[in-house]
Amino acid sequence: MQMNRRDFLKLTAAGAAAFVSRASRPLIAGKMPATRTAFSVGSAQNKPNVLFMAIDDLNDWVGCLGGHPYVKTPNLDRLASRGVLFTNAHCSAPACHPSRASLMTGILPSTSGIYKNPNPWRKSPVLKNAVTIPQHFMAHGYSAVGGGKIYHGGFPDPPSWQSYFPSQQKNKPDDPMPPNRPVNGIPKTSHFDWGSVDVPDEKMGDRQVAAWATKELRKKHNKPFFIGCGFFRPHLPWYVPRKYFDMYPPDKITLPNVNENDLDDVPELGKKMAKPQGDHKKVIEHKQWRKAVQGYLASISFVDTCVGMVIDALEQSAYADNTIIILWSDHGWHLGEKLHWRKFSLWEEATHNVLMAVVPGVTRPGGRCSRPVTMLDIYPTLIELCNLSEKDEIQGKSLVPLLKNPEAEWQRPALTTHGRNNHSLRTERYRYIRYSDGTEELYDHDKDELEWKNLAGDPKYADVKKQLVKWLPRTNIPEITKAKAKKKRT
Ligand SMILES: [Ca+2]
Ligand SMILES: [Ca+2]
Repeated sequence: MQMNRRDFLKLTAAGAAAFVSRASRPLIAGKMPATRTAFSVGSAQNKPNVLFMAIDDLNDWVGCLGGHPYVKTPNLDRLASRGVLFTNAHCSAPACHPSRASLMTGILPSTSGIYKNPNPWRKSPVLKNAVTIPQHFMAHGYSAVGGGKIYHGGFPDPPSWQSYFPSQQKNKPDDPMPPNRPVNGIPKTSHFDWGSVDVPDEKMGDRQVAAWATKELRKKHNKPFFIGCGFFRPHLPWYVPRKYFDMYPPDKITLPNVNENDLDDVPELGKKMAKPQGDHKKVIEHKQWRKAVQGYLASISFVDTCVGMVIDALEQSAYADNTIIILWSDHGWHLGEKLHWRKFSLWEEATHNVLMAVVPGVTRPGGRCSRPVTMLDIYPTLIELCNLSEKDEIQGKSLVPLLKNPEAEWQRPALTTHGRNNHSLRTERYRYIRYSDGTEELYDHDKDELEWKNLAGDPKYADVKKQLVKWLPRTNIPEITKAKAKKKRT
């Protein structure tokens, strides 16, 4: 059975309505979240704590976002129901490293030159001395500790933290591997693999990160704290304990709704990003589509339990009333849509990510915001919420007005960049893509949520395009490659 995203949403709408009414009940008897006004934003002496949670490679296959009808994410749904869920949030770059480098510094990829995973971010003249979010918190009297994947693998940033789990240089604990790889039978796939591992949850790296965060939250803190807690799944390989695979029998799985001719009206540079002859061809040839979807869903439910552990620990701690929770994923993921797999594209599946925030005294339970926002907006939001000094160089916009009122006015489209001068702009209604050679795509989400029909060449939309191009960045600095950085040094 195949369904599209809109069908998914219809199916889950009733559940979501029931969910909101459940969510408005007190979480703990006698304690309504809405009355938690232990601090108020804007008052200089207040320094709320921050629990900053990241999930790697999680697209909108989350119960409350309706991206897949059967995904089970009770903990993420519970967290979203307590505050504001951004349903139209997008990454600044559809790859781990550039997305995170821009989120943590507040600087666009087109300004920094950090477009791709191998680009050394601290070698960018713009980011060399950039003050990251946790550094800015430390400068304002906070403690800042981290665990798991906040920065991308090869680029840890010790100046950002006072301490790190497992260590300042090795940010991610190891994961158990199945004995015979690849499990999916696709040769030479490296980590593009999925299958269960027969280990207890405690052996999983993310679970160890959750246990570390739990311990941090139970400590007595003499200073306001910033805790960064980053989970690695559902990043590949999708090896998680068997019980999570058992939640999704492959014969009952719904596959994404894919149009075989979808790339026919996509410009060459877009086709190059999709690489239909790559992963998609292999997945089909090896009859692995269902099993891959099962692996991704299983990995999501596994990471959801890790999120649950941490939010339970906060709830039971002394800091439940004065801690901001912000949870994000670094980009989305294709599982065959546009004959593409992974991220690395400018379409909805790759740019749409997860963003939710619970801010005591500011957000109300059950808030949903459909304004187009980006991960770049997190930094200025935290500055405003925690009364940190403003930073002129950061390029996002504070989300505080939307946290207070999810329907507040918001003019900016969400900008995503993949490689130099390839951009996508997402408004509430449209997605506009312009590649470096000037070719374009335009999709109308009111009629075409799956972005199948490229309207860029239709003169009826000339004015829509004219309004959108104004938002494209004017600066597009060259990519900072390892070779270039090395050359500069010598
Ligand atoms: Ca990622
Ligand atoms: Ca198409």
